[in-house]
Amino acid sequence: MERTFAIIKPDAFAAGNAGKILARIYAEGFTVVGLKKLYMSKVEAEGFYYVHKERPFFGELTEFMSSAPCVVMALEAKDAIRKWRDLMGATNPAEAATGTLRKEFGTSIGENATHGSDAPETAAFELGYFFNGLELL
Ligand code: FUP
Repeated sequence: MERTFAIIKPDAFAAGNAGKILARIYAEGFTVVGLKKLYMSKVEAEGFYYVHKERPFFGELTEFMSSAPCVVMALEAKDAIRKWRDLMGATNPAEAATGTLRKEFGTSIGENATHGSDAPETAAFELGYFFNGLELL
């Protein structure tokens, strides 16, 4: 079993799509080990996305992630990191495959409904950024 970190981003949460996304998560066989709604500050968003700090979209990305509440989750499954990224689809919703979450709920490359860790080291950092051990029992 593997754990990954996932976000229902502000666009999807504000649009009332959190329930539909959670239904897909359960239908695909993930165990929801941790889940909470939070309203990230700009500084918290910058810390979370520090690997992108030199990228041209960093300002826009962290503004968006701190613009409204989101839902953060710890998801468990066999091969959870790849499985969740497959369910999300491509970063740009316009390029995401039919049936993926970003295709269904995303509206642009920036406002793309969901986030998922891309490797075991990133999953460990991201899970620890938002959850403490007691929240993941
Ligand atoms: P992903 O791992 O699919 O979330 O994609 P990246 O790590 O490449 O990008 C992280 C986030 O930055 C994306 F979810 C959305 C945002 N982004 C942009 O806003 N513009 C870009 O050109 C690329 C990414």
